[in-house]
Amino acid sequence: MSNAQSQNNGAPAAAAASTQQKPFQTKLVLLGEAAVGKSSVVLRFVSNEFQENKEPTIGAAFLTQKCRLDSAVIKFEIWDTAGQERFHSLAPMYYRNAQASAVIYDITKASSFEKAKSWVKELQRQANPNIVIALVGNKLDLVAETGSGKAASTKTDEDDEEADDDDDENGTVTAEGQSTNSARAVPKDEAKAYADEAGLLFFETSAKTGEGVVELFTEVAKKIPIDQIVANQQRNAAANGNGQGAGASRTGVNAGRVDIGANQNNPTRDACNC
Ligand SMILES: Nc1nc2c(ncn2[C@@H]2O[C@H](COP(=O)(O)OP(=O)(O)O)[C@@H](O)[C@H]2O)c(=O)[nH]1
Ligand SMILES: [Mg+2]
Repeated sequence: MSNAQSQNNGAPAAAAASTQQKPFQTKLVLLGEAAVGKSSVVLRFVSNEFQENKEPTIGAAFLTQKCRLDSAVIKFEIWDTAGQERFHSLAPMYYRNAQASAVIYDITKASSFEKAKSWVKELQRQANPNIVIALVGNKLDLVAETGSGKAASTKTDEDDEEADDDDDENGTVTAEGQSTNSARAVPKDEAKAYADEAGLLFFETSAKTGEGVVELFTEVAKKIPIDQIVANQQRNAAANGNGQGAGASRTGVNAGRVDIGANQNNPTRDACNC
């Protein structure tokens, strides 16, 4: 959160100007195995809340949240999909035309990382070729590497840098905070190396404490090739000859602002921390 806040603090004029801009709508799809925390990450981002026993998503849920950058306001239209295998065949419906995707795994569960990799492959094969993909290891609070873990001698330099970046004094110390690493099943280095190789953004988050969540969406927002997308839309509009072409899909998305699933939580609330 400190990142986003400092952006605004550091550039009040730009931030003020950006509030005047029409938000740029960006479709983002959340993918990953069931129970890795997809709905919890999005709930943290949209409402800054966490539910200890979140009910599984059925089908998909739709939520929106704005993210204010210095140069633009991105309005994320977030499709939070169900992770169960029986819903897999529905996924293309949600990632088709998506400009961004967060592929989430649980850092305490190795199989969820394997599943994340298979989602990445599917996106790279079948989604929009320019899609911005973020690989996200969630449930960071369970491994207690930050917070009290800062003092642990086993940490790497990279961990130190990241911890400093994320340090917002909100406290990421968990109840289990004796800095044990034992719950971690997916090494950060391994996941990061895979993300680098596959050309993905990479984050570790905790929907429970909020660590890394705003940073995830802010960094994705920054990567959206707005100019390129607008140029494509204008080209399509021109090709359609009436200026309606580019807007058509967006109108469709707007019209689809519906509550699907019980875990929808005030989707239009404009409470972005970005
Ligand atoms: N400790 C911890 N639990 C989490 C975190 N994110 C989600 N959970 C819990 O994991 C379970 C599954 O979360 P949910 O968001 O429904 O996962 P989804 O199926 O991927 O949407 C719920 O009981 C959540 O409370 C997290 O960051 N830390
Ligand atoms: Mg869910």
